[in-house]
Amino acid sequence: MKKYLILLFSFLLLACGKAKNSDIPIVNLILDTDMGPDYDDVGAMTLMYALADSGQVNILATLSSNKDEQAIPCIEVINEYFERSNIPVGAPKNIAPSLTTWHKESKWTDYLPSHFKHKTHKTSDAPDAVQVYRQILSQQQDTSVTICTIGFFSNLKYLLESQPDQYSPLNGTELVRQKVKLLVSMAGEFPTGRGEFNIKCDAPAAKKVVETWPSRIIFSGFEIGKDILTGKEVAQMSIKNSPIKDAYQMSLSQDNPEGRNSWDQTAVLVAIKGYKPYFKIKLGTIQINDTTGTNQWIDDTAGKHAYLIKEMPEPEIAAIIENYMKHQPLKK
Ligand SMILES: [Ca+2]
Repeated sequence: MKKYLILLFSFLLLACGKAKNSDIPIVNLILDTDMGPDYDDVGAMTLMYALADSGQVNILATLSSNKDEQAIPCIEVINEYFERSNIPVGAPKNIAPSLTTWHKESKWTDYLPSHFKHKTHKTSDAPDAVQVYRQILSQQQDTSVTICTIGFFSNLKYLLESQPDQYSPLNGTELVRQKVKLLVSMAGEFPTGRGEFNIKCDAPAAKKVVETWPSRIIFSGFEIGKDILTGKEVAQMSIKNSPIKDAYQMSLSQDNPEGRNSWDQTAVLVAIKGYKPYFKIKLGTIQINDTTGTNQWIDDTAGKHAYLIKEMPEPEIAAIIENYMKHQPLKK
């Protein structure tokens, strides 16, 4: 009898676990990256594909907020490597930053497009990111889309300002209000920011977005990814013909061989898996100075914004992220 009860209990545990897993909704994600100035975007896209290949995220588009001509080719190299060459891309057609790596020699942003397959020759050949946003959002169920920005707010500003078109009778703000559930952004520094890169590079866009964005915004601030170093194991993998390994190997050898800060990976992790158990959040309102790019914070439990606060020890989060970054394409 005792043995039977143990078996029954084990079965119920397994059954509950399975039901629980199958109840987790798949995240519909649009990624908006500034691919180029830093290579944590490469790690963040790899983490995204690791979670896509385990069925946790449906990637709707991979957009660039960076007008640098290698940005879209590098994004497409990664999409192609993970066998998702059909995922839409887009880039700004209006005023937006154009920035590349600080490396003077062995630039990964030149190496990837010249050594790996991609479709678009240069970023300016890609479709308008606002058009891609409008087309894709209009096709989704209401409040079903998560957007994750790991770059500038340029595209989102133009999306909010967009007018009704062939894709939707709604203007940009109405379209976002109807379709977007959550925005997760690697941006700012909390509670006080001295001019974090993603805000400072297009501070007027950042200010406009945080003041008028209809959904909740969760910020992964500068202080979150700063001490989470990853990429060392990726750079040492024995695999060949991997743009992920090559980007990290080339770059870490010119920077810190122990690893690169994981700013963007933390935002993508939270956008797909939620902030628990890695972080907790503080609710309130961010304020951005559109001249200096600095940011302030006002605590408010009714606020629409939230910033991440460290909960899990950094080495543990680093190990989780590194593991996702070692993900390789599924065999056909
Ligand atoms: Ca980035």
